[in-house]
Formats: sequence, C-alpha cells, structure tokens
Amino acid sequence: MVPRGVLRVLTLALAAALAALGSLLLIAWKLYLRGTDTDRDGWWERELRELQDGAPHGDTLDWRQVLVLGLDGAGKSSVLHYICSQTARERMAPTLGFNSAQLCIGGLEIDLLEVGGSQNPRSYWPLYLGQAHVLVFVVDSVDRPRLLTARQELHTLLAMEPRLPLVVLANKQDKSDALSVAELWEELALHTLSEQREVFLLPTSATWASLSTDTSILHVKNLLVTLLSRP
Ligand SMILES: Nc1nc2c(ncn2[C@@H]2O[C@H](COP(=O)(O)OP(=O)(O)O)[C@@H](O)[C@H]2O)c(=O)[nH]1
Ligand SMILES: [Mg+2]
Repeated sequence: MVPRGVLRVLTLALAAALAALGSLLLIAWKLYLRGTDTDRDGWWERELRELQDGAPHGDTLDWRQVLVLGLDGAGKSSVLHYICSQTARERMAPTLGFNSAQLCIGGLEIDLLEVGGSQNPRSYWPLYLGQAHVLVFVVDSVDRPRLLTARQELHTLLAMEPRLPLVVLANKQDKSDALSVAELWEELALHTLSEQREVFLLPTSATWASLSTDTSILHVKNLLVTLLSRP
C-alpha cells in the first residue's frame, strides 16, 4: 500500500511532466507551421505573378485575335459561345456593341471579338480589321432577303485587307430551308476573291443539339486553332 502523501507527489510530478511535454509539442507545431506558411506564401505569390504576367506555369502563350462579323441575328454570339463553352444556352441576347470571349488552347491565347451587326455598329467594323489574324464572317443561311447586304458588307471589308484569311460560316444549317454551301459560295460571290486570300466556307449550326454533328461549331474551333498555330 502506497502512502497517500507519496501518491499526491507522484500525481503532481506526472501532471508537470505532461504540461512540459505539451508545451514542447506546441512550440514544435508552431515552428513547423511557420515553415509551411512561408512555403505557401511563396507558392501563392508565384501563382499570382504568373496570372498577372499571363504566363501560367512558366509557359508563354501567343496572342491571336479572331474578328467575328456578320449581320445582326446571323449567329455570331452563338458561335462565340459554343467555341468557348460546351454548355447549352437557350437564349442569346442581341449584341448591342461588342462581345468577346477568350480561349487558351494549344499554346495560344485566342481573343474572339464580335462587333454588333446592325446598321450602327457596322460602321466600326473596319477599325478592328488591322489587328485581326483571321476574319470569321457569319451568314444566316435562311435569311435570303439580306444575303445581298451580307455580300456587299463582306466585300467592302475584304477590299480593305487583301491578305486576311477568311472563314465564312454558312450558319443555321439545322433549318430545313437553309441554302447549301454551294449556293452560298455563289450568292456571296466568293469565287470572285483573289487567289492570294485563304478562304474557307463551312456549314455550321451554332446550337447545343448540333455540337456532335457534321455542322458542329467545334469544327470551326479546330480550323481556327490550325490556322492560328502557324508561325
Ligand atoms: N436554329 C438555329 N438558330 C441559331 C443558330 N445560330 C444562332 N441561332 C439563333 O439566332 C438568334 C440570333 O443569334 P445570335 O447569336 O444572337 O446572333 P448575332 O446577332 O449574330 O450575335 C438567336 O435566337 C440564336 O439562338 C443556328 O445555327 N441554328
Ligand atoms: Mg451577337
């Protein structure tokens, strides 16, 4: 039998030892945290700097601009949306002035710039030709009454930039009364363009339901990446 006084001393000694151990553990934990906090700050600052420089993970992206024009209602905003995002979108609000979207792909940072297609914003179209690497011209393949206007606007633009690669989209091909690409080639007088210019005419449907079909907007995305990846 251990006397009660000795037991009390032993208990006090054990409590003191546990307190000392706890303090040591606390100090060690604080030292450890200080070390990792410094690491985290460094990582975060590096990420922030890379974001600000626009050069994630040490790679530099080459900047390219795609100018997307065409009459109002042709489907420009829908084309931008489905090139940059494969999410369904029921309604597309009319573009009053400008609309832009960005795509980082294959080492490229591609800015897609849409300028509105109604009468007023059309006067700004020529201002953006100079910095564009490719012109995408969207045509509503069922809008027969305005095909002549579309053709005139397109040829006026092309006369200002004789070498700018041109991608014409024969859009709304999902509609039963859509003109074919062969008909649009004639109607838009694309055969009259200089041989110096690269011209592509693609049948497209800028809709969610058409993303996995022959007229998918994703073919446009692939073509743009190919054209813009060239040195
Ligand atoms: N059926 C069909 N509707 C489309 C297509 N592209 C656009 N639209 C619709 O046409 C309308 C005008 O499209 P929008 O993208 O705003 O044309 P924007 O004025 O040229 O930008 C919207 O109601 C779109 O949903 C297409 O390929 N097929
Ligand atoms: Mg629009």
